[in-house]
Amino acid sequence: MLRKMSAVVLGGVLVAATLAACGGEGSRNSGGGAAAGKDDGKIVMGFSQVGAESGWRTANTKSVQDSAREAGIELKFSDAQQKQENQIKAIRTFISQKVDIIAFSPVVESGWDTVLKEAKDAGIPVILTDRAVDSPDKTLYKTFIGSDFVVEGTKAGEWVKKEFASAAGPVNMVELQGNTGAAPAIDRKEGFASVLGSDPKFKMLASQPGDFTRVKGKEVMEAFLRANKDIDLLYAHNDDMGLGAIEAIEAAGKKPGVDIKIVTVDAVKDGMQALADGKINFIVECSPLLGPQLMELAKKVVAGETVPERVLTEETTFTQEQAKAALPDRKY
Ligand code: GYE
Repeated sequence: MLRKMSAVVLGGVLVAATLAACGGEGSRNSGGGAAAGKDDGKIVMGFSQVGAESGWRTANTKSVQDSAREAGIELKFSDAQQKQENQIKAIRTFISQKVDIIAFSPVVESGWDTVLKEAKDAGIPVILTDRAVDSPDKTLYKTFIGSDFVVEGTKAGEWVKKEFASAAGPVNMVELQGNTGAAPAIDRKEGFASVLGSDPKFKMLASQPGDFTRVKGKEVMEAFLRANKDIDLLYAHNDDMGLGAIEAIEAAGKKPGVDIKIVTVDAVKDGMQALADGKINFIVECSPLLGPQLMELAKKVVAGETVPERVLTEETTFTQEQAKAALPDRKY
């Protein structure tokens, strides 16, 4: 009992010391209470990242870390390894540390209301980056910065429609989805189906989660190939799953990009290389470079300025020729 108590007391001292070292965030936040230390004016941001599942994610993490450094923002970074429970734990830790602002990229859309309410009650503003939550209460976060994933799916569908315009059909398609419940998986599927779903020429033979990873993309594509002799097109919700699928297609003795056409989303370097090499046919860009805008928004939010509810990322698409031209300057 005594040992337990001293641990608690020691914990308290440590927390107080950490807060003092961070500066008195309380002065900036209505709910902050860290009046103990001097305020060095440095904003402290708690950032909960999804994981390291893809090339996109790695580039996104780097962008956030680099931009925080450049903006003079102290970043407390936490990797959730694609688990919602880890993200909720990280957010609770940020709340107890009384950070000035929390930013996170929610691994799935649902189940955030309670922890977001806790942040709000503590007076700590939240910014959503990259992915949305489905909370009906929009006051639980200040703004959401990222891409329109439905539009991305629509762009992929429109390319497929054009590419197979002169084919008699049926066009047999398979789809590798992102992780179940994630905004980009839900929306990219929806956007694609909104273009092709009602056209009887296009048949979706199979659609399954590949969790945005190469390993799972390969595994699921192997199963698709075993079950379906005649696949004309693969739509993968990100480059990494497409790259995994390419391995499966080659192992099955088929030519990716020729025997089976491939359209993906992201446009990270490895994806762009496969596009330039003719193994992927079209990529819809999704920019991971959200860091600079995130830091700018964070400064405004902490200063009490109003920010737009939604900040959209600008993106393009790439054909094989465009990939060859863009590759030398591609940063990620
Ligand atoms: O497309 C995928 C990553 O949320 C936009 O997550 C992001 C997606 C991205 O794992 O590669």
